[in-house]
Amino acid sequence: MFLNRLTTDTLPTLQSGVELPQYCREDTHCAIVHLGVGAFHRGHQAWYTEQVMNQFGGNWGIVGASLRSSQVQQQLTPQDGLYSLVVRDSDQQSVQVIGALQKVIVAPQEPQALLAQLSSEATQLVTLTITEKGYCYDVSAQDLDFNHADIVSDLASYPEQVVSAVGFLVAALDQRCQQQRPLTIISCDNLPANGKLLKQVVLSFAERVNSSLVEWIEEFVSFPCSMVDRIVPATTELDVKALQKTLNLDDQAAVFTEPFSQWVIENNFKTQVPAWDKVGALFVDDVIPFEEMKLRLLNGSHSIIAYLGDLAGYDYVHEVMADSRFTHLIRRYMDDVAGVTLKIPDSFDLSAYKDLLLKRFSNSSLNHKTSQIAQDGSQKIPQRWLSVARENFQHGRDSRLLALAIAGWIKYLQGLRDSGENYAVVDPLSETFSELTTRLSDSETLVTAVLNVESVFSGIAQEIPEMVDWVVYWHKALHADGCLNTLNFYCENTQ
Ligand code: NAI
Ligand code: CS2
Repeated sequence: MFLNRLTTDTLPTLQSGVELPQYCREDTHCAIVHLGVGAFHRGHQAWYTEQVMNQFGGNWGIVGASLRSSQVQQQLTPQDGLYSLVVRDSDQQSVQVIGALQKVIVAPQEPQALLAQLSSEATQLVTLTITEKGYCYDVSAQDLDFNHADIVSDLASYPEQVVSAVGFLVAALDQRCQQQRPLTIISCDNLPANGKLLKQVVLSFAERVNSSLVEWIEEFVSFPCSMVDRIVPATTELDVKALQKTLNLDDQAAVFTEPFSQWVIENNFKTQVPAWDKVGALFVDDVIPFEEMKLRLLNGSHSIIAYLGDLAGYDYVHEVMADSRFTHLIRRYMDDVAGVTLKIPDSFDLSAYKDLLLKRFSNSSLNHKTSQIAQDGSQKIPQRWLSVARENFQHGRDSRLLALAIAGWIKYLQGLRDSGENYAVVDPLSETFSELTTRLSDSETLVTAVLNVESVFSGIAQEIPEMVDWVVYWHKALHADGCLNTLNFYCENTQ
């Protein structure tokens, strides 16, 4: 059956249960540029901004940019930037049409248009969700990765043909400096101290291309850290089809999420920002405790669920959580993390937070794929697990459980489920891992080689030698007995 697309013209046909923009979109100007306009931005920052405009008005329209493919433009532009945000909780769902995104620029097609937007006087804010790898950050050097192909190319062709987010930001700041236009740039990716990290890579790049810019950036540009949280899985064709029945329209840009949402932002702005704090976000002096809690408890658990769950044959997070062996493991993991490594105020109810995470992971209407979370492990593991392992070690606590997690990841890198089914390992270092897993077949040599990949593990094998032994131990068990039998053993021995 042919259905019209969701557009400004078809918007009035929607039924009364669907929430619509409460402000006049035509009269709203843009003041935000978002880099990486994927599912998460549409389900989180754009929604907070929409709430602000619904309640208080203001010119906080968003220009979204994709630094890679044109897919999101093909989804949004024929819909005048409109899309549905569908909140799902078990058998309940609510639909809100978001109007905050006004335009999408595909950077490889129109680099000058993106640069002009980033440099324009109207732009007050830049936000980013470009995935962890988009920052071209070298964990072991704690600086911009000057060997990264995008950075090598950007430094050689600056400013005309930049391709990386860092290259675009510095080129725009160069122009803003000439016009004396301050800026606030907020990273919304799951990275530790994401604002500081972003500032570091921007300053390192600026130093190479125009060192006089560094001082200006220090004074007139701020990079607040932020903790972001809302599970927004990649939209599937089935989701889009199901929504057609509710809307009686076709929405190719819809995103599907959970009721929970959290955004904690460092109160460090050089420009005006939307009143996000009036619609649920928190502006605080120090984001780090919130961010460590979330990265280690939520994301750390997620990665365990993804690697071990996928090996065991589970496609979705909620399926993993329906297996009591996994709930036992995840509870244990959270207790391990919370034991010594978190610096949260006494008044914070950590136990309720952990219970809520288990409930969120069990939301059976989200269809969050283990394979999605499993992507880019080399970029995620340092902040999710290794910082915990190091702190546990400093406090004289063993890291057996983290070793099981790491062993699960190394086993996952072989691209073979316990059932014998093959899958592709998606990771910027996939070629390195493929070479290692093909060449090294016994657990000792494979684990030792992977733990010596500096850009992920930065010396952990030397810092915590027993970690290597434990990872080898679990890798052998996973290899010989499979994931579920290994978990049976783990559960029997850790009641
Ligand atoms: P997505 O796959 O829908 O979108 C990713 C965006 O990043 C796309 O626009 C893509 O073009 C861009 N990108 C990928 N590699 C890039 C690179 N090297 N340079 C520049 N841009 C690049 O993913 P989604 O769901 O929007 O998530 C993006 C990030 O948001 C995550 O990696 C994470 O850091 C953060 N996040 C995601 C949450 C979620 O539940 N989806 C929740 C909390 C944070
Ligand atoms: C997930 C996160 O894909 C992943 O790595 O762990 O995107 C997770 O869904 C979010 O951080 C939840 O806020």
